[in-house]
Amino acid sequence: MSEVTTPPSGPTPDNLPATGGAGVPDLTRAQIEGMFEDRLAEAFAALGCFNLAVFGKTGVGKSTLVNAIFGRDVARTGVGSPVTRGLVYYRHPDGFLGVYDSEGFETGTAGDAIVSGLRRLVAEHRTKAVDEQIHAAWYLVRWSDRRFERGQEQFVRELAALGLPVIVVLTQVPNRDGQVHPDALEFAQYIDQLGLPISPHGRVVLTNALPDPFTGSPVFGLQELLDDTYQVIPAAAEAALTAAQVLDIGRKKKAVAAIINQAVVVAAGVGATPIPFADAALLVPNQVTMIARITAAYGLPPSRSRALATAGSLVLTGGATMAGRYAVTSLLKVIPGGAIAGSAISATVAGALTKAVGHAWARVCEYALTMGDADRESFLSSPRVTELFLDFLKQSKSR
Ligand SMILES: Nc1nc2c(ncn2[C@@H]2O[C@H](COP(=O)(O)OP(=O)(O)OP(=O)(O)O)[C@@H](O)[C@H]2O)c(=O)[nH]1
Ligand SMILES: [Mg+2]
Repeated sequence: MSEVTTPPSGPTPDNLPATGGAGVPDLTRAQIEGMFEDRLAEAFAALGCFNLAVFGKTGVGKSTLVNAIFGRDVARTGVGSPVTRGLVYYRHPDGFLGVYDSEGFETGTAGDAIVSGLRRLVAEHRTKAVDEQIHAAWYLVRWSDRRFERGQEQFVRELAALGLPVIVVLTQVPNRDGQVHPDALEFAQYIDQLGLPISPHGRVVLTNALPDPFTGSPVFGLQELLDDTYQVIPAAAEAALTAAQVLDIGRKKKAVAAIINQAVVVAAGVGATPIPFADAALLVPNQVTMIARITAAYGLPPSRSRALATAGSLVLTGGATMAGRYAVTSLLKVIPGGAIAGSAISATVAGALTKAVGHAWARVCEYALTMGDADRESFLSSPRVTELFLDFLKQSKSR
């Protein structure tokens, strides 16, 4: 460990050398970029994949519902492969979402074929890794059908018998002023009283996935469907679902807060023996890992990881860049004990710096999430990412 001194003529926060101090080897941008790409790949791999199976007659709204919750029509953007008759598996290019779509599905013979195909599939998957298994099934019923046939009932029972948690969803339900169409309610109650093995609470979830300007029906029920889905899936699939869904940003924030807290603990450990300013690069590997994990937790596309690595390394070229130095010097002024630290980074300062970096990056990711796919692509590969990150970092000083 480097010895801590506070020489009056030594480096002040504003005249630091551009590279690491005597005790720490310099990290070049290329090295950090490489580190970034590795950590991003690891972070995305660690998410695994959430696999959902979606069933229901043609036109019931399967694609629309998936689109509403995952922000993308997986069937259109993913690569499909027929897995069994009537069932196509779409793996989203981002890797953490897979959807089994029963396109144009009707009960009866087609339903039987799907069930026997599924039986084989589920048996095969049982011995495989968690992220290859089917984690939940949604069975969709269009409310306006007002009919729930024996074949549908049978199908739901068979899915459940395969060990799949089945959530039954009533789709395209009209609602006004917070009131659901009474006929839809009655229909839902009819299905409820059939005593089907419906997960997680034995009741149908009522939804409308698209606003209907004619009836004035707003979107509703999606959060409940998502919450129910979280309840039935294995813990190992939760991180991937959190990354994949775009409905509940709160869940993403929570996952990210946990990642930042872990990184803060690690940083405090690094700073337990205070580090001279010039050796702030010691904090970089931990911050790189944190940023990579935050990016993955938000579910930003790993296809842009090269651009992200560039942006990340730009802002993080350790204590050795403007960003790092800016944060160190400015944070010193606002952190309790920071001023006492003088020219060295203590555990407190290392933690606070890492926290500020984490929060600033989280805000960049959240900003990127508000964009459409095309805009996001170009934003993530533009210098805007770096600029915005620095802006947010500066704001953490004033907060
Ligand atoms: N208002 C409203 N319209 C919906 C909703 N869900 C689906 N639709 C409309 O219903 C039609 C069929 O929806 P899809 O999502 O394509 O149905 P699908 O189940 O994927 O159909 P297949 O792929 O043929 O099996 C589309 O025109 C949608 O716009 C909804 O929740 N509300
Ligand atoms: Mg469809």
